[in-house]
Amino acid sequence: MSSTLTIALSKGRILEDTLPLLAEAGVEPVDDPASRKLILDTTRPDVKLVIIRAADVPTYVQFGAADLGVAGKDVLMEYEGNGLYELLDLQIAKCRLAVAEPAGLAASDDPQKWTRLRIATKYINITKRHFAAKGIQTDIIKLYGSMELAPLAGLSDRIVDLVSTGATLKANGLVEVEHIADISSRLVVNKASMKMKSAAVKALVAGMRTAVESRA
Ligand code: PRT
Ligand code: MG
Repeated sequence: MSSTLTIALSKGRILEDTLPLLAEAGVEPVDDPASRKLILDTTRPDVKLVIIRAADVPTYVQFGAADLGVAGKDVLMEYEGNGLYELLDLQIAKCRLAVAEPAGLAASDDPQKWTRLRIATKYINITKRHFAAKGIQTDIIKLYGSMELAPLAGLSDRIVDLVSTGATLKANGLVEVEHIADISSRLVVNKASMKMKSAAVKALVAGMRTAVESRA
């Protein structure tokens, strides 16, 4: 019996960095990934790619609309669903999740003395958990992007956001004051697909693992 594998990916850096790994595992899109098509056929008749928003990948996989997906650890940590298994750290789209604040505030701030913080972020769950574990109260303001603007506009004192080169923080007069987690993208699968399509899943994972390891 042949079964189809559907892999959920998001446009942008995850798609760009995952395609070479998939290619080494024998899967290449036949449709142009830059087109507006949201379902891409591949050189393997039994493998399809679906292109969705990064934050929607865990949802597609959990509910079986995709068997597998590639999502940032940040997205997976924030996601409240369950039934997802991490199969492989793809070592792509690396960055870190950090607390940042205006350089002026940082000059006299001591994170050891924090008791209550007003934070703007799109990572509400991660932020709550991180500070609750340290006994620090948080007033969290949910944003969907451009977190770096919040302290400048007076919306919050601090932000929790992804940092890669640090150029965006710097350009907005912000500095990192606390590291929360190192982030990279992971290949995830749902429980049912792992069980029902285990041979196909394992073969794909083995191919991608070899590709990841050859880059280390
Ligand atoms: O952009 P869109 O709204 O469609 O969705 P998205 O932002 O969730 O997707 P995308 O493609 O931007 O990010 C997908 C994943 O890439 C994230 O979930 C992370 O796991 C990973 N990633 C790696 C990053 C970065 N590096 C990164 N630098 N995601 C975002 N950034 C942003 C960051 O938020 C900040 O605004 O880049 C800016 C900082 O970059 P530097 O280099 O200036 O520090
Ligand atoms: Mg983005």
